[in-house]
Amino acid sequence: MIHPRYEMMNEQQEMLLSRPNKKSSFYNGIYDRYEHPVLTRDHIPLYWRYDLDAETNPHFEERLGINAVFNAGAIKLDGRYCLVARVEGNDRKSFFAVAESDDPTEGFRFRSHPIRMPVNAEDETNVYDMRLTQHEDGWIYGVFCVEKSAGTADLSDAVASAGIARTKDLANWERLPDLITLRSPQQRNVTLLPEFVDGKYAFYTRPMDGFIETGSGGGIGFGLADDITHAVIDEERMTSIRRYHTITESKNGAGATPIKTDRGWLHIAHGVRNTAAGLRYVIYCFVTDLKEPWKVIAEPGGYLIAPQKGERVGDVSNVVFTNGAIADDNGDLYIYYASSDTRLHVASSTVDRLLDYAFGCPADALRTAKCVEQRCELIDRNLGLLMDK
Ligand code: M1P
Repeated sequence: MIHPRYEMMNEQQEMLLSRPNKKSSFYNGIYDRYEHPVLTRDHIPLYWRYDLDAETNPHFEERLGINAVFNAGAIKLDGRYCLVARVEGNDRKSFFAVAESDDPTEGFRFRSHPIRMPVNAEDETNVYDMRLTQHEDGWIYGVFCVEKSAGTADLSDAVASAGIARTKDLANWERLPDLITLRSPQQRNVTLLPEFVDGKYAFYTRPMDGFIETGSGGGIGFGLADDITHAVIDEERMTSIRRYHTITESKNGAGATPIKTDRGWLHIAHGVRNTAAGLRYVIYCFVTDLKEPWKVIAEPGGYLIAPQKGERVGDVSNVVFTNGAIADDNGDLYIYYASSDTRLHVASSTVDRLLDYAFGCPADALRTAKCVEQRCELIDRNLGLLMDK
């Protein structure tokens, strides 16, 4: 018999799942935020967490709890907005699960089961942060981080690499060998471009010396692989690079799969700086050349999205992170971003608005005196307009 508590909890959850999500009062002209997250741990079906049987679970205790739902890859498939979320159990292991909706900002529901991603090696311990690419070769690729223990005395020491899998329906996945980058010992935040470059598969990478520190890795890399079924990258050219006293000083990483526009590839990435309170993750934007997609042609200074209000607090506080965005055919753009490694939000804009932001905002002037000059120039122009009124 199903435990009597189930019905009540199911009704409560139904209210959450069908709750409308309105734009919040936040304004910056670039994008809109929404009142509620689109996915949280409370969106996870009860039957993933509880044993519903009153006989075997008389107290209706949670048997396999879910800690967080965050960093999601995103794609529009058969007219539906699909998110492949990072779901983290109470046991700290992450896995992938598809949530979908007819609406880009509300109504996301998980499919009946999480993804059973095939494994390449027995010691793969954790997987997370899938980027989804509808490639011109006809496959949908998922590129994600695969984490293994480094096997040293320091138990937190790990090795990260880029896993690759492909699918047509987000349900059945063929796992391919992990990406090999000959010149970088570790990789995280790897993203596959939807189009061939020089007839090859083109990846944005993030060379790293260690598991946390990017060390000599100067920023977001770009490399080509001849064969996706044995993807090997030799040279990684630098694209958006890290700089002293900017939002990317500690590290940066590719985010959502780049979006093709008539002015270039639009990137929505993340930058990290260190503070006395720990690392601070923000989302920033840049554009690369269509023909030479490693060449940055616009990169406004500062962040696009930073954690605000409740977003600031969670398992890893002071973090916003994105690995998924959807551009609709009419130019509407939805950026799915997680806050503090705990929940997933959406910001809406248009491709045109983001391009206007990317090309219209000045680059980081890198020094206070020059930044003040930038601002005074804006002020003087505006005061001139206001005086002419
Ligand atoms: O905890 C913040 C983020 O940390 C990692 O990002 P990066 O590799 O740039 O440090 C990722 O593990 C990401 O999942 C996480 O949100």
